[in-house]
Amino acid sequence: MKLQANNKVLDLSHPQIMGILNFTPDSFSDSGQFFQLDKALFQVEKMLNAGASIIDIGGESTRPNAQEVSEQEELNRVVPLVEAVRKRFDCWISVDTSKAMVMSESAKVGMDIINDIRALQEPDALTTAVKLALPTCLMHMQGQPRTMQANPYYKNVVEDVLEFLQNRTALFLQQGGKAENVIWDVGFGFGKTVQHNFTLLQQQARFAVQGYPVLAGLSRKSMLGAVLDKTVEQRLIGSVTGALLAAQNGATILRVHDVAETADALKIWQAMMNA
Ligand code: 7PM
Repeated sequence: MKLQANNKVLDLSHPQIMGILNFTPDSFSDSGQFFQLDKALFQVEKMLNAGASIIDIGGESTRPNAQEVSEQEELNRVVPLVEAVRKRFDCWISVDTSKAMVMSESAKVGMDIINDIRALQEPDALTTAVKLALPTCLMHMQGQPRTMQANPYYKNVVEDVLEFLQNRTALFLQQGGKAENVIWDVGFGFGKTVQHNFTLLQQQARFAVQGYPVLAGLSRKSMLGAVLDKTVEQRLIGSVTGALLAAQNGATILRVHDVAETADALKIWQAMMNA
């Protein structure tokens, strides 16, 4: 399998690393915009050197209990960053957004992948993604970020998530979207108990055999903390292990904070596979 966008090809015959760009404007609040961009570009360069092929840029905090961000605010955060990364690097750029306007404005400055935790359910998102004709990650979430962890419930978590992704994909194709632009993500941590998350990790192959590349994002998430009884800062080994298990079960895009460490783990796995 492969992805194509803006005259680039991403080979998915082996797992690719999507590095998460930490861009929280609050933490640099008293520094100018150029300084912020500079810091972000430094972080991007570091992740690319460490083995990431995709950089994931997000402007809306999707953490549980997070405040929603206005469209203008999200545009102000994301678009200049996409533009700056595009000018400096020829990497793949994905944008973590649910808003149609952010998708179209980011596409104008070089976005390659739409990464939508709401699977194109916001107004105009579906038609916009189809029109942009870019690879699009459809992620499963139960509920909304602010309240999704209150009381997750599934009849059968694997079947329910599978049905959701199949339905969203069918709509995308009906509207004229291309099958080769669809990426699936079970959405670890998004309206799921620890048990639900580990069942989905165990059954990742059920998703991978459906014909769409599978993206897995477990990095530093609470499902790891629950097992390890460790804080976010202490979840490095857990995150790398989780990414490796997802890859072994068929995920081909790994969304991670710790790029260098994940790249090492994948190299060992590949050495074994190629022996
Ligand atoms: C709590 C929940 C804290 C989620 C932080 C997060 C994913 C994503 C995010 C994912 C895709 C984080 C996230 N997670 N996009 N965006 N898949 N496609 O860990 O799992 O950064 S936000």
